[in-house]
Amino acid sequence: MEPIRCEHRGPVAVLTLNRPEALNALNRATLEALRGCCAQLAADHSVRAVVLTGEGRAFAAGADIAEMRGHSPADATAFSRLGHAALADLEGLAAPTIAAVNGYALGGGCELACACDWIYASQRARFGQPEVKLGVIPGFGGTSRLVRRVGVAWAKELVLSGEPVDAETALRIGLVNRTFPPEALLDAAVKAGETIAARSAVAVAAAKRVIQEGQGADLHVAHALEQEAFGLVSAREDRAEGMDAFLEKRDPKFPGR
Ligand code: DAK
Repeated sequence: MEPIRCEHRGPVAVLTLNRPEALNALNRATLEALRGCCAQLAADHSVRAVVLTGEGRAFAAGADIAEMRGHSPADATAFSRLGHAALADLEGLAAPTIAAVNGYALGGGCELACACDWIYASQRARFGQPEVKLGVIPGFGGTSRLVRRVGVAWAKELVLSGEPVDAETALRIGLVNRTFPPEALLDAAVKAGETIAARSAVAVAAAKRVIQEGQGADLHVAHALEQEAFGLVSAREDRAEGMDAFLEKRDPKFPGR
């Protein structure tokens, strides 16, 4: 059985982590499959948004503890590199990515959700970084992406206590953008993807890139990146179509160029 299923719903690709018997724990095969999916999606310009979810009652209950238990220090380094590469591939997609967290998002699962542009969650979801209960620390960005998302105080509470939070708390601290009844989650995430697909692909990709790169830069550099990208998108056909459509009081038909 493939560890990740990829299906296309119009312009939205839905990736489903598919090891429900292990609560979608992230093993080597799953992370390699994620890298493969990202390479395919990056090359497919018909894909305008990506939704990542989990089969069964978890999004992902973390890195695969059974596999990690046997790791030598060299294996652990290789595994950590693979995890970082897979999450960087996901984060680097030009198409926006939405995590639809259907259940547990623990450890590497929470870190995987944080590598998506935003998170929608089922009201039954639970988030946490329980690594300190296992004698390790987060290995896939829990000390970096999570901090940027929720701020240092909440990140410290999650990482240093190992205690999970429910969806309502995750919503309140800004880890999650919106919550939905379990049965409505996937459709809501796909619908958000369809909304993105109606926008200019050129503008969406440029805005995503500038936000991403601007986060790691100081304010002057971030502003310079924005100015440069603004100039670049202004040279593209999508801008002419978007502004013409507005002035002609009609919906735009973006060529995506
Ligand atoms: N790994 C492997 N198998 C897992 C798993 C995991 N993370 N989580 C659950 N499973 C498996 C269980 O072993 C069980 O398998 P069977 O016994 O049926 O064969 C099956 O999924 C169902 O789980 P439970 O029977 O435990 O289900 P419950 O409803 O009772 O409990 C639970 C659900 C989510 C509360 C519980 O499964 C749980 O606490 N799971 C572990 C959560 C956890 O600790 N996650 C963090 C993992 S550590 C690094 C790279 C990465 C990381 C660290 C360092 N470097 C290389 C430096 C990341 C670390 C992590 O993510």
